[in-house]
Amino acid sequence: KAITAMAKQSVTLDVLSYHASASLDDAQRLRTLRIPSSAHFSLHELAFDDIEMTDDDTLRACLRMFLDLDFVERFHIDYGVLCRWLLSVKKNYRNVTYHNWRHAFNVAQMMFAILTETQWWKIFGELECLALIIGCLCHDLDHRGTNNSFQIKASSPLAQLYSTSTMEHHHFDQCLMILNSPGNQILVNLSSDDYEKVVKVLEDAILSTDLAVYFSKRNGFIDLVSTDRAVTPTWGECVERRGLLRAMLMTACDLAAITKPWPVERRVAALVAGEFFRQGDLERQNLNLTPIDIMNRDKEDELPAMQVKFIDTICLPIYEAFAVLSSALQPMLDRVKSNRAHWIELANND
Ligand code: 5BB
Ligand code: ZN
Repeated sequence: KAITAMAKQSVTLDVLSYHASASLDDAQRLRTLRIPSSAHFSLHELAFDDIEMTDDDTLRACLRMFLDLDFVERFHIDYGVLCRWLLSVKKNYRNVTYHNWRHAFNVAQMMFAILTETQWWKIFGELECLALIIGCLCHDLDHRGTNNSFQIKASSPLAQLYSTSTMEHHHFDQCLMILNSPGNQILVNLSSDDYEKVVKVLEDAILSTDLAVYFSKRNGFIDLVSTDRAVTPTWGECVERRGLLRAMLMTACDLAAITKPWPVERRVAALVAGEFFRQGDLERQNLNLTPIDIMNRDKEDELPAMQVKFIDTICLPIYEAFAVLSSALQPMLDRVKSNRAHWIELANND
């Protein structure tokens, strides 16, 4: 549906008014905290689990990633501004069961672990690595626990603004808004050339977390992997290949709960299900619709079978490709297969 420029402007204002910056006091407090090593937080582990961490720990771990990737030095990021930006990002996640700050933090940790364990950070260079980590932390900003199809069905203001990749465009908008907020401008010391590059890679990264975008790019990626079989320095010189690898990395990190040890995967799957069921409830109550099975509480028993389908159609192909590109990522594929066996067992138990 087309809307007039003036209507669009008022929708934009309505949507953007949710933004809130963290307070200077909170930033000052974070600034004085000691930052333990990446080893202390197990940040290089592909099997990382955040369950024992406090919120302060998650913020300290983010600061550790920025320091270890040398972003603070290389891009002359003011440490106090970085602290405030991190707090603002965290504050702009909502209290939904799955798409919250913890999810964003876990996605960023997985990106950090993959970039360092595969050494692919050398392929991308500092600028793209910076965009990828910021992209992971911001990729679900202001998520309401409802998906793109819900926005369309509810004719939400967001759907009027963006008819495709609705939520992902909004996550990117929120990301830019925080980056532009006074006291939060971590990219202010970049040259305008570098700034534009980071923002473009960032936009690409966040929009790539739309599953529809993943499906449109996946076959090209799998073809490339089947001929190349490894990420060589040539990939670094080829803009298209690097772009494709970054997009697939975003999806691999976004869905990485499926690659975690079984107790972690089982716990996270329950959070995903909780959020899906809540959307189903909203569809019944507010839209007078019967939700699809995955969002229907009455079909809770079918959850293990749904996870098997999710693994087979969406997860296995991408982690298989990544295991071919780097043997360091084979453990992720192994755990997807082992989780699949667990879900199969649960599906057969009743
Ligand atoms: C996924 C695509 N969706 C549009 C329709 C449903 N499918 S699904 O059949 O593969 C499916 C996935 C069904 C049930 C699911 O969870 C039930 C608890 C899942 C599922 N999705 N399971 C998971 O463990 C995870 Br993690 C996810 C991802 C949830 C976020 C969805 C956004 C994906 C962006 C790349
Ligand atoms: Zn996500």
